[in-house]
Amino acid sequence: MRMSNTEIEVILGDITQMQADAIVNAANSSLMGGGGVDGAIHRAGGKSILEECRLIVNRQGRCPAGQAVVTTAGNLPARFVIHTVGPIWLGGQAGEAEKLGNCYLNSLKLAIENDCRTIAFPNISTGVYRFPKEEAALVAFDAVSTFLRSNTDLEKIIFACFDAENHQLTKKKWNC
Ligand code: AR6
Repeated sequence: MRMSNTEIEVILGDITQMQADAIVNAANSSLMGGGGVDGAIHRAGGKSILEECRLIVNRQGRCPAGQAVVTTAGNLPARFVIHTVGPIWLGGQAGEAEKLGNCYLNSLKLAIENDCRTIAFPNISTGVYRFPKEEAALVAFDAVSTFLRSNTDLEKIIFACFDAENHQLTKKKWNC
């Protein structure tokens, strides 16, 4: 489907294989790697990504939930990795939805600042961090559509879903 000038694509697949200008990593505040999509990105991208993350942490400290930072993408087909830190689900009363929305908004802002035309997102926080998938799909939809109302520079946003449930929920939310 399209929203404003931007094509929205929802796929079932591994984000490390995406040919987008930027792929988004669901990191943790240390930015030092981990499991899930974070582990997959660092494994496939090589050690230069971790080295850049270390420099960022040395400069500005740990990355709080909702914020995002950018590195190059090492051996990945993408040009950049945007590392964002999703909220850990604590039951829904701890600002989790706002923080998750900020992950999408801040990642999109960084993509624009780096002249990206295409960006791929995983389903941030819906793995180890246990954010309910349906609610996360709604938050992602609201944040991305809000962003697209005032930004027409992106050619394509890809949601690279890794499991069938997120794939179905994300497709339904975007009506595609
Ligand atoms: N491509 C796309 N999506 C993936 C991939 C992949 N290769 N691998 C997993 N996913 P998670 P979180 C999906 O746990 O919940 C890490 O240890 C997965 O199916 O990766 O934000 C970090 O270091 C799920 O839908 O991230 C943090 O400590 C989604 O990615 C913590 O996990 C997010 O699952 C972050 O937890």
